[in-house]
Amino acid sequence: MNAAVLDAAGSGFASRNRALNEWVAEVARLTLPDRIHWCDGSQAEYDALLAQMQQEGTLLPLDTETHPGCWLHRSDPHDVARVEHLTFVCTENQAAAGPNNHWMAPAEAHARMDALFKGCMRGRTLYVVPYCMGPIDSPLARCGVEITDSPYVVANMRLMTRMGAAALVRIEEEGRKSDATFVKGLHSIGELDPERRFIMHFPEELSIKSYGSGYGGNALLGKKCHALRIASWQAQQEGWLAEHMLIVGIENPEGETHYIAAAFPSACGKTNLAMLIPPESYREKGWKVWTVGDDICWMRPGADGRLYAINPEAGYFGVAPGTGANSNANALASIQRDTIYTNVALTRDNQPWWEGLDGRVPATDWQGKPYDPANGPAAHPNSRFTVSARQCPSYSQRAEDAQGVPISAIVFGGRRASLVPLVFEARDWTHGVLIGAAMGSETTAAAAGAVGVMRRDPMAMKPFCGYNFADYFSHWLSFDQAGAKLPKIFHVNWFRKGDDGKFLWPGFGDNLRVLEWIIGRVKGEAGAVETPIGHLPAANHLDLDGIALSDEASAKLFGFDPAGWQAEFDSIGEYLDGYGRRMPQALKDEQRRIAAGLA
Ligand code: SAT
Ligand code: MN
Repeated sequence: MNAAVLDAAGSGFASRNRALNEWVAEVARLTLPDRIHWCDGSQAEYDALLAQMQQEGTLLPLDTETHPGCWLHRSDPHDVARVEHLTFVCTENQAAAGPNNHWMAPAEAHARMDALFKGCMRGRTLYVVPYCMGPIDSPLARCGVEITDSPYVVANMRLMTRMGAAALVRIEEEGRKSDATFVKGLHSIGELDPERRFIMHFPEELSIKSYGSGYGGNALLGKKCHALRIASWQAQQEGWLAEHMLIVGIENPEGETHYIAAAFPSACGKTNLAMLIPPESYREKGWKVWTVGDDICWMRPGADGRLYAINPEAGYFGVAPGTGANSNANALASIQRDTIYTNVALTRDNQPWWEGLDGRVPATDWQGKPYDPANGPAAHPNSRFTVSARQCPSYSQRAEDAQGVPISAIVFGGRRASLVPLVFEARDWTHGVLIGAAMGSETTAAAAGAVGVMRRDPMAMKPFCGYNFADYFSHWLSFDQAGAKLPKIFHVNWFRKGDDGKFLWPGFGDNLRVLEWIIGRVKGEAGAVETPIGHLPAANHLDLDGIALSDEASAKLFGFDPAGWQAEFDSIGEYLDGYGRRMPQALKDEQRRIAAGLA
């Protein structure tokens, strides 16, 4: 054992931040671990954790020839996705959490959680995981500490965040200036009992308590819990934005790079768009794509009035199924080594496998049983890979830029089988905020519950906004100030289907054709047609060379159906009214203006 380990009684290693030391001691008194381990984030520590999990049987080594440094973790079969119905925002005043969140009074939530945490780490190690969300030297970055009893969580946090000694130094330095600047996240896998599982957020205290799940967004507290739910609250108070967005750099043949931030719900292709490989004709002309982030974006206005963005994460926790040579060759290349797989299937020769991966066939399903198609897919539909962002061939060096990248365009999008065209542009910022607020999407396997049900998912933040959506929309509107040079806002829909139920747009690499039009609009070069719902391209405004669209596809992807949109705007109006008087008038006025234009 190294020097950073001390017994639960307390002596030995501690940090130079008193609030942190006191919190660790207090948690240890409640949870009664056998050991405490302060994580330094080193390779040796990571290797030791992996070896320990291998010994315990919770991590299985994959073929070391084809997949060096790769591991499979099988989670409990009842613990495979985020649990939105067990996720709460606990503010003193219920209205602050809003109708978009489940709410519990902080005192009650603490009492419930502390009862669960009582003695839960007996026989276990308590890991103290200091982490930094964002480049360690970035003024936009924020730190947190997760306490967990799961070595799987520690290993994933090392891939997903800047975890360990450097983060602790930043926390100590910030602690000298003011108290409790870091987010406190307490996590235990508990008994993995769905009946004893809660994810609680206390934005006013900058703290999180999560019990009973070891899975992704429930357990890696730096991700959705901190970087979205708590950070969105902090951002509202401090004048920035914490968003469920990828960040991608598009370099044109002239060598000019535009950064685009795009919000899509979980499992709707953020990772694929962030790592897009241009169609061959674009590659020949010199187009390049640079990945800054695939899931979360923190943005704030810079001195020049533009919005600057960082990716607070350092890794990807991507959906495996559907990741293939055609859909996302960059992701596939990234995960050939030093990757943790969760709930994928295995081939006979111990390679990871999922639906959408060509070539080999599965032998063992995600639960470790011999594969039988009668039992459903071989890989769980929400199976994942965790990998360091640096392993991505399209990784952008600007992801390390402390000042962030300037954002040229913001894109909203969901899964909409009908009505919504391929792309349209907002007239101005207020209209763009309405487009984001009105976003709808069909649900996916990323969260427990029914799949394919259309729901409103404003700005893809329905499961992640740590406060009242009405206040969140007001906050978005507030960026439209004198001197601001805001990005243009767009809406896209890659998922429009034809009468035969098949997708009308090829998607993936061909989405660059849409991004090119978006950049063209930003530069004032590309054409568009004005409609009540915004500016739409006609088919000839996009470069469609090399793809064959049927007449039905062209009509639906570039068309606009007034009667359908009238009904949509009635439904949007009802949705906004659901937030009562808190909903900003400017947004309601915008909805009415467009509805009137459609009538
Ligand atoms: O499980 S996660 O929340 O980390 C992934 C997602 O749903 O976006
Ligand atoms: Mn996500």
